[in-house]
This record gives sequence, structure tokens and C-alpha cells, in this order.
Amino acid sequence: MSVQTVLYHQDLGLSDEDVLKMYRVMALSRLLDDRMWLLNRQGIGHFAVPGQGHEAVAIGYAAALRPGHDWLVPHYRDLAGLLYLGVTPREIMVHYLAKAEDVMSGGRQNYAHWGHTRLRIKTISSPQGPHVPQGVGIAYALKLRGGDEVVWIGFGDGTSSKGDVHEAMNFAAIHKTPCVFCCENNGYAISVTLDKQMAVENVAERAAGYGMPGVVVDGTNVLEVYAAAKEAVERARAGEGPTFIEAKCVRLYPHTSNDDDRHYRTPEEREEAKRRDPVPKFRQYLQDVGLWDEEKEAALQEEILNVVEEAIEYAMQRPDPRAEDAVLHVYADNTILGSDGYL
Ligand SMILES: Cc1ncc(C[n+]2csc(CCOP(=O)(O)OP(=O)(O)O)c2C)c(N)n1
Repeated sequence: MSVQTVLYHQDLGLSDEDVLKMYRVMALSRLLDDRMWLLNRQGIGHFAVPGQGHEAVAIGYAAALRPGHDWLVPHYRDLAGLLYLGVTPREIMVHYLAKAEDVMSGGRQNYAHWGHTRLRIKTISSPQGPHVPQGVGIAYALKLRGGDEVVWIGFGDGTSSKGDVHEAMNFAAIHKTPCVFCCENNGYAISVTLDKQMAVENVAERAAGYGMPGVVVDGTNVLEVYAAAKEAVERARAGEGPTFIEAKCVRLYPHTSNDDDRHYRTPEEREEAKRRDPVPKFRQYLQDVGLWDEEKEAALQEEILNVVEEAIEYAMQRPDPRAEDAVLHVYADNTILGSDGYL
């Protein structure tokens, strides 16, 4: 049920440059996420969905995928993975501030409703669960068409209890579709704790019921996630079918900017989550193997601060969507509206 903890990146086939890139994107994601939260508190960004605590999961799997070749049906906390695959900080901020040129949805969807056509990232929907069978549908189509693309499908532990997810996993296992299911288990579905939504200790135990391997990894250890992701992606690419990975991680912030987790998490629980923060953990690893020091950290923070500030500045100055475009792409024939703007 669990993979061996891998201590050194070289053993996984990762170069020093690879892990330094992984750390850079992790730090960038953390800063962007922080700034989006602040912009929300300032009344500028209307809805923030923090990904803090999930970065090691998102980067671990993104590093195991081929950008623009494999398909991603992400969890909404996967900002770090999107950045790693090539989504730019500008694109993220334009999406966050719902500007007209937003590549995710033209400013129509809430933040974190990711989507990127060129990078093969499928847009997600607000109801939790349906994106999982949709991801399996893509994988089934790929199988029928031939080729070696893989679909990565992410979701939370709460979502894993939805009927759609079970049906999707069953179908995927029967048809050996080229996909990986990744449950990002942070122990909460908003305020509902894991023990109130399932009677098993590990979500991955369910995999046996469908006939696919179930793997539990420390989702705060990016190398451990990468090792499991790489194996699962290779398995799917080779036509051997899906794998279920449960990455146990932490949610460092409230569920969204509309939530106040002080109502259901004690200060001790929040402190405990901080102790498992994946970012300082990875930084410590890089220091231990001689690839990082305080000077490099200071230079990196300065560099990414400029990137984030520039992205915010850029997005703030972009035009909002036009009211006349509200139903664009909703109806096949956009001329359906009368001159008064009504159907
Ligand atoms: C079908 C459905 N039910 C409820 C919601 C409200 N909702 C949005 S996110 C969420 C929690 C999901 O928790 P989990 O899957 O564990 O992901 P996490 O937010 O913890 O990363 C809920 C209940 C929804 N969007 N869709």
C-alpha cells in the first residue's frame, strides 16, 4: 500500500537542475497564492482558493507528465502544478481578476476553475466529482485513438466519496484506460473531517475494490509524490491501466476566502499542519544535499517577487469582459439574443 520513501533525487533520475526548478516553481506558487489572498482581503480579488500545503503533490505529479502532451484534469488546489506545466503567472492573475483575455474561461468562471487548451488542461466545474468521469472519458478516447498520452485526474478526499468518482474508477479499471487518479487528501472537505466521510483509514484502500493498484504517499514530500507519479504514469503509458494514488497533504489556509477555519480547527491543529508544510521541507532537503543556502533563497525571493508584482500589475490593467459577451460560447448561435439583450 505504500511506496518506499526515496531520499535522493538522483535515485529517481532527477538532475540537480530538475529539483532546483521544482523548488523555484514551488516558491513562486506560494508567493502568488499569498498575494491572491491579500488581494482578496483588500477587496480586489473576489474569490481566493488557496493551494498552500498541496504544492508538493502538484509539482510531484507535474514533473512526471509531458507538458502539452499528457492531459491534466486538475484539483482546484493545483496552482503549483499548472505553473510547472507552463501556465504563466500573468495567465493566473488575469484569470484570478476575471479579465477578458483570461485563457481559462474569458473571465466567466470563478478563480481556480483551471483550463488551458494548448497545455491540455481541462477546465473544471464547480460541482465536485463530475470532472473525474470526464477525465476517464478523455482517457478512453485516447485509448480508442491510439497513442501514448496519459490523463492525470486530481480531486480531494471529500470528492472521492462522490458516486461519479466510483463509477469513473470502475470503468477505468475495466477498460484499462491510460489515466492516474490522485486523491489529494488534506483531511478535510471544508469543515468535514475524513472520519465523518469514510470508514477506511486510507482512501487508497478503495482501489482494491476496482482492481487497480492503490498507493499511499506523503503528499508533503515532493520526491515521494514524484516517485509514485512516475511509476503510475509509466504504467498508464504502457497500456497497463490506471493507478490510484493517495497523497496525504495539508491545507494550510481556510477552504477558500469565503471560509473561516477557526470555527472547526483548533489552533493546535493549524500549528500541526504548518509543521508539515512542504515548502520548508523541500528547502531543507536541498540544503542538506548542498544545493541551497540562505543567499540563494534571498535571491530567489527577490526574483519571484518581481515576477508576481509584474503579473499583478499587468492583470490589473487588462480590460474586463464586455457585458455583450456574457453568453459568448454558451449558445452555438450567439445571435440568439434580441437587440434588447434578452432571449
Ligand atoms: C456536488 C458538490 N457538493 C458540494 C460542493 C461544495 N464544495 C465545494 S468544495 C467542497 C469540499 C471538497 O473537499 P475535498 O474534495 O476534500 O477537497 P479540498 O477542498 O479539501 O481540497 C465542497 C463540499 C460542490 N462544489 N459540489
